[in-house]
Amino acid sequence: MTDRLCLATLPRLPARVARPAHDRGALRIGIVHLGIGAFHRAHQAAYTDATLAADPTWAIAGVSLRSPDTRDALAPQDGLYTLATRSAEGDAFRIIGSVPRLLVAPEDPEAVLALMAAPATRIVSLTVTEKGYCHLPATGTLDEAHPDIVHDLAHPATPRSAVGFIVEALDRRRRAGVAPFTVLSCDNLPANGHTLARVATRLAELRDPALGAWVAAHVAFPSTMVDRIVPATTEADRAFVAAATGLADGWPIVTEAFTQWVIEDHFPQGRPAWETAGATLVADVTPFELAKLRLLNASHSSLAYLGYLAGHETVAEAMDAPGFGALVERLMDEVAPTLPPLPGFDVPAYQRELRARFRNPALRHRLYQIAMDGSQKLPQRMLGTVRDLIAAGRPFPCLALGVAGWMRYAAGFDEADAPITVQDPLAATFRVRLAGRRDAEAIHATALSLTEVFGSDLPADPVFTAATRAALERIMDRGAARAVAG
Ligand code: CS2
Repeated sequence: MTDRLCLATLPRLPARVARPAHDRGALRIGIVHLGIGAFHRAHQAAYTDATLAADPTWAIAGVSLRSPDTRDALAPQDGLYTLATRSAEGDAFRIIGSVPRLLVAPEDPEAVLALMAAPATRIVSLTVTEKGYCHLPATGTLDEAHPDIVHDLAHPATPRSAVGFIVEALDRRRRAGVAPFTVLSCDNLPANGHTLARVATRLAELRDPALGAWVAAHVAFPSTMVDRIVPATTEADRAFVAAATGLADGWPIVTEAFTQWVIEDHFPQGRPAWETAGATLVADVTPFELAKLRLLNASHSSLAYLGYLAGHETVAEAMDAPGFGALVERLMDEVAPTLPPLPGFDVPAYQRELRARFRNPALRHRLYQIAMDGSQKLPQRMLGTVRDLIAAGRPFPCLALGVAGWMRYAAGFDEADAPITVQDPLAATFRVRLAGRRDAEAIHATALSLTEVFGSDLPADPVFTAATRAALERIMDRGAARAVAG
């Protein structure tokens, strides 16, 4: 049996596998990260790892808010894991050691809060996905009826939501006279720092108006744009990594070589020197976030729904199918005029690079993974653009097809009439309201009844309803493959 990756086996790794440059014994926790999933480990943890030799006081304590799986996989490995990057040009392997501590919030919320309240913790970062913000996606405001928020208001010392942990830890610091940590959202939301500030301040205010005012006045919530395509780890990935490194890793990450992190430089308590690891520190991240969400993520979601319905499994496979590559190209051209100008940023080159990343033959990025939580993702990545295009009097046929693809997918049956397991917080609502109907009229009306997704403006907008209805009919009459190809 292959030995496991851990501190003791590190020296056995072949020379082609890069190892942490820092001294493990010198590490001190400076960051608590909520949502220690694959994306964080492929992205922020890798950047941070590269800064720790110069300043070891920024090590990360990784917190799972739900399942113990990551901790269970990484604890026997002293928190070490393999980051494999794959592209047509070749593969590279690196061991990441920036997460020496792992916690599982439901097992011991107090341990998490104590660490967040500790003065040495100067940043609390998050990758909790769109739905983890407990906000109404259409408006970006706190969903005060969300079961986790209702719980966290009733039981502030044993929170469930990320924002509940943040507000309770901030309150403890306020009471103890300790400066607040900086809160760093690393999720795919436009103006993610502002959104998080809005929901955290509102929760704090609901608890205690004085706390709300203190959070609003004293806590920094810089926005960031994060980018790296990270497919969920498979058994084949584990075998591939073990064969290449000679050591078994319970949860390696296999990702693309490309990585980008643009961060608003507002950290009153300091930060790791992420720029030395390739991050870009800017005064305003908005144009970067919009370009990434509207071009990359909107294309991804459109490919996910239409590609899945057309019978494809991965992004690269869909990109090779007739019409899909062209659809993505036209969708990006449709979106581009809505982007704020960004001096020195070559939008056409960025679009070409994105399409090459989607075609990466070495990654198996499943469409089903991207299709998850569409009700939370669509407003962030597609509907803002649609609103801008409608206001400008411009057509949006590709976005309409993507949005209609989601409606068709969310109806919960595929083109062979087999059920689709739709993973989405609004899946049950959709199913109940659709009441077994199978026709375009009912699917369209059910989708538009979700004001959490579409707001009250889009369902009342004749341009929007006509475009999405026509696109949905095209998908239902011809099937997704022909709707895209033709
Ligand atoms: C994807 C993103 O799953 C999804 O919804 O669109 O996770 C995407 O891969 C990343 O944002 C790339 O940075």
